[in-house]
Amino acid sequence: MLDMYRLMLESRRVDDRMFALNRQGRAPFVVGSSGHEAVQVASAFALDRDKDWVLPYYRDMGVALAWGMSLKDIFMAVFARADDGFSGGRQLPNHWSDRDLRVFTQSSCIGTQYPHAVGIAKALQIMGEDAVVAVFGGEGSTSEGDWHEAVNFAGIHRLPVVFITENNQYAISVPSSDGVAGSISERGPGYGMHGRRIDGNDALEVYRTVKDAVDRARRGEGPSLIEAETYRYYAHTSDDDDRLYRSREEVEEWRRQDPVVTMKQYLIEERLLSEAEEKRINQEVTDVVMAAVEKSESAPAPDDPYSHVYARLIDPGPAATVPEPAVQGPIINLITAINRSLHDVMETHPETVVFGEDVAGKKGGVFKATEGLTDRFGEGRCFNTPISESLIAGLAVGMGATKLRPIAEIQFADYIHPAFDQLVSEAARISYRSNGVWTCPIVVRVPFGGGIHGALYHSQSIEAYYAHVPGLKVVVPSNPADFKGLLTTAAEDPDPVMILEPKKLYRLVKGPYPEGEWRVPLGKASIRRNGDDLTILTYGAMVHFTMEAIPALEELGISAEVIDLRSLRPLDWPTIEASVKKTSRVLIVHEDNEFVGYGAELAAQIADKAFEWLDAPIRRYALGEVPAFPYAQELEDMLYPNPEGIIRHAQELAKY
Ligand SMILES: Cc1ncc(C[n+]2csc(CCOP(=O)(O)OP(=O)(O)O)c2C)c(N)n1
Repeated sequence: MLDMYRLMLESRRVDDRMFALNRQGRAPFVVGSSGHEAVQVASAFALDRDKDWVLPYYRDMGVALAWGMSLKDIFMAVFARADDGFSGGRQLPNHWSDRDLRVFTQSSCIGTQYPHAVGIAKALQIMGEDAVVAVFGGEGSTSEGDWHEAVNFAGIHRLPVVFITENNQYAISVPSSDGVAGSISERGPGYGMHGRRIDGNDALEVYRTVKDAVDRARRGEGPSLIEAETYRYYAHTSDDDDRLYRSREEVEEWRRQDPVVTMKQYLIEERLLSEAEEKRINQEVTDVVMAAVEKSESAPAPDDPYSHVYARLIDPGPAATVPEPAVQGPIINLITAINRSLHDVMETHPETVVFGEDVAGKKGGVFKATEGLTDRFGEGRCFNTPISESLIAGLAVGMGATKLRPIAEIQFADYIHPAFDQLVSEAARISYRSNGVWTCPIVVRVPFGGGIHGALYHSQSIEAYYAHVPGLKVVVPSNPADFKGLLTTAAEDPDPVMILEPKKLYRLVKGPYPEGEWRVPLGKASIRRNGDDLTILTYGAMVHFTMEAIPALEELGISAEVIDLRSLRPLDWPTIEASVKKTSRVLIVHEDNEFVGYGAELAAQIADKAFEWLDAPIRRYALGEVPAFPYAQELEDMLYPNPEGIIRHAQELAKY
């Protein structure tokens, strides 16, 4: 209890110091935790700091200190210094991260930590590890979809996770009456878990409640939800003026229940602490805080904004100039190859885990991509998720923080949009925001594209959204061998890789399937055919339509070089450049919208870097100004790029 008190006091002193530094103009932005010390420190004490995991949020100074974060690191983050141990000056202060201490890196997005927590907990369950995960957040965060998706999943799988809500009555200025329906703790039983509402300012009550929850989780009895009532004494952050939404009387009322004062009084009344000892502790704490400020402020500033965007940078190497040698193996269609590749990768990489909607059991996916995986590898390694795309992506991010290598499936690209935040704001930034300490070794498989009579919501192309994002890798295999090679490389890559599967090709395209080890490097395009008169840059289903157009173009005397880009991010620029220098004419073909589509980037790069070699404007053949392909066959046929269109565009370009 004395240790707890010292840490609560330390947390309070750090806060006071941070706000003072802010007022002095030395710290541009600070976040306070004052008022929350009991729930934070006592929760940390109820966990096993040698083996459990924590996902604290930005207000959790008490958790950070109790978990062993150094004061020097904490203040270095306040001053955005290079070696702060959290993000190297890339994130705002209070964005905790420590791989050795099992504190997963966090973002500023409210609620995104919950799917990560259940991902870690699911991984611990699969690996049979005796550890518990505690995830923290404000009451405002319990209104996010991610919270509900994560709590639901934890309830279904009886995961060893404790959800701790620090209900400080406000989300910035929004009172909980405007943000939270009913009671947070009472949602617990609804999601199949214990729910308790407690006085978050009473450290001993917090300790007992969290300890019970942790013990239950450790015994395999599943998750718990704890709502701790508390209050913050400072404004939301140094940028907020809380006088606009809270009365002085209300703040004073809560100050009378100050958790640090309450704890001190309890210790003195119980004769566990004397006034003199308390004074000494107080002075010691003040001294260490002041010393940490001094050491941190003068530390060097960061100087490299480009490092750690990726855990593994890809060098495309020299330009490909000729088609790759023919692959040997049985001739199978693309969907069979996807299924076999997943079997092969799961066999050779025991740390891989497959999950998504409908992927498990006898069904094996709506396209049968995952058929047989549960039977062969067990329910731990191939399991169904609820219809929660954000959770699927966040689960992968959390699992990737452990020794596991998640391979997630999004059923259709059209339904990936709820996962955008987890993929873009979380997965893509894990390495960068943790200064290279954490990686995000996840694979996300996504069937995409039209030409299948799938209408507006089973036909979308999404590559432009994701290829835009530094930190992600995006590949599009167009044949069985490339799928196997890219899946294998992606599963071994330390960065998040999105595999876009042209679902029109699933049963349409057949090719040799390489048995045994087979890798295709990320970032490497493939020349499908050499030619001299123009270069056609394409990927996915359009590779095949382009190849279909070739005989007709030959008859017209046009020799086209066809490049299957295969990897949209990173891009194999040397191969494109070499081809453009040879042919001086470029046609780009894709089935995504033309406007701000992937082809726009290709055209811009070619115009920038190879302008002198061009003899004609760069042309694009892509989807026009409609949101996606309509259902009626007549309408889809009018819009879907086809060999005739490719011939027409190539002819015009060759004539230019
Ligand atoms: C997804 C998202 N929406 C909005 C914000 C802006 N924002 C930052 S903190 C905050 C309030 C959070 O309240 P709560 O979860 O109760 O935690 P508290 O700050 O009160 O501890 C908001 C809306 C954000 N960071 N992320």
